[in-house]
Amino acid sequence: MERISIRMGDITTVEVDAIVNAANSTLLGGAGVDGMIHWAAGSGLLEECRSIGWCPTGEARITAGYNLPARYVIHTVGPVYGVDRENAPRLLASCYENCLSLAVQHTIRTLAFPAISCGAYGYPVEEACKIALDTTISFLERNEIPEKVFFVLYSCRDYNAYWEYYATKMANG
Ligand code: AR6
Repeated sequence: MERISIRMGDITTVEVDAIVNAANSTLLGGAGVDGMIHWAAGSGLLEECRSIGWCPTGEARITAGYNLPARYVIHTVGPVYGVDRENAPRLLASCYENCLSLAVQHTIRTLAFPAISCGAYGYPVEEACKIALDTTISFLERNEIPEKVFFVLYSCRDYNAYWEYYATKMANG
């Protein structure tokens, strides 16, 4: 599918309308991709996040991108894998769905996702990438925006898992 791109890299450097942050419910920053996004965006991002307050798991909130190349950051809170195993797939799917819906509302034409929940939150990437790709492809089939979605993976392991599933999915139609 031409509207999907899978690549390796650092999401803070990607030139798109919006990047997605794998945040926690406080929205006050943390380690991993969250820490890197806050570091690259500058203190304005933390101030705006503080004014938003709590974000429940599976939901998403939008802010400006400050010093990032991206105009917006969409913050979403993935499930912690070990804690809520039964609901984890549904909650992870709603992260993708809610981020994509915010993209429609804000006319975000290009959007980049990291592998939400696949770091500190422990979601196995082989399972998470299916939810990421299935949810996104199904959304794109129903919506014209975003025009293009980038999956920006930070490790070879994540990149390979995404590619393997994507290739199989495309081959099977
Ligand atoms: N660009 C793209 N992907 C990245 C980058 C980057 N610059 N840095 C890391 N990753 P994690 P989570 C990948 O732990 O599992 C934070 O402390 C990384 O390789 O960042 O959703 C939050 O505040 C991994 O595959 O997010 C929360 O408390 C993926 O991003 C908690 O961690 C997600 O790993 C959220 O945990």
